[in-house]
Amino acid sequence: MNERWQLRSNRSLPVDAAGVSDAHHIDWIGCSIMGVVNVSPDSFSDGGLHFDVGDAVAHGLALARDGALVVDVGGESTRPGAADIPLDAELERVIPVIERLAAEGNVLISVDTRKAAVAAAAVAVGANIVNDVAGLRDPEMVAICAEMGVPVVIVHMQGSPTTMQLDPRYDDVVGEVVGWMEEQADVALAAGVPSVLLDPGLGFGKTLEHNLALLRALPLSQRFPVLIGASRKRTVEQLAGRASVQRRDPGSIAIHLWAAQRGAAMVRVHDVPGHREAMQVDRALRNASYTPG
Ligand code: HH2
Repeated sequence: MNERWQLRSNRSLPVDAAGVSDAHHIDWIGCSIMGVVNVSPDSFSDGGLHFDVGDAVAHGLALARDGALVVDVGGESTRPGAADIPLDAELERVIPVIERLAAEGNVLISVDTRKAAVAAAAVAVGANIVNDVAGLRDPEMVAICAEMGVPVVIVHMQGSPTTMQLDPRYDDVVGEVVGWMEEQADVALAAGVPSVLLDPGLGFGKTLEHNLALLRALPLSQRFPVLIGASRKRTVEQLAGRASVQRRDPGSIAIHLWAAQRGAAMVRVHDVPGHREAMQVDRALRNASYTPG
């Protein structure tokens, strides 16, 4: 698949960052990588690892060097059962990291938040994209992103992290999830958000069957680029039979390669070097005119 993707911004982007062709466009071909920087003590796979500002910034810069187009900085765990955290705590975790990453790196930065106030503060110190796992359900989030002129990742979630995995139900999971995401995208664009990526939210109020149905229905949308985030999630454990979160990267790569081959524009991952190498090999295999060089 050689789809060309573009996200537009009304704000200046770091033009030296990979994928940025001028100050208002991010352009790429095929599937790109978003690397995860969790600045939280309780994230399910890497909680506490990058809780210190210096560690989180160093990790983000390393992910960019390893081949991530975007680094995604989040301060609130949204694993199943996680409790909401107060605004001040979230701001304290993510803002210093984004500020330093924007100053020190030539990388695109997304802020992973459900709070409009965190999105606004993050964009003010240099975040380029808002990644909202609540999918712009908060009208204030739509207004802030439109006013600040930033692209948004619209994630589908049934319920909230505290309750979402208790008993998720759909009549037609693909139709309902895609229909909802495209409606949210239309609302956002009409309000002035410059562009969007859609994310079906694997594991966000979905059983294994729901996740598989969504992955099998890729590319999901004919109208918008799609992002897939399966990294180290329970789906990988259920399919690969590995209990330990640290052993889930090979299964994550398998799911993300499947997604890349079926038109996903981006995958959100913890193991950036592993994914970059696997995707490079996959591209070489599928490119009949590939010659080693
Ligand atoms: N998944 C998580 C968090 N943010 N954003 C998008 N767009 N898509 C996802 O699938 C997604 C996301 C959950 O994973 P992680 O950040 O590793 O864990 P935690 O929420 O425990 O910090």
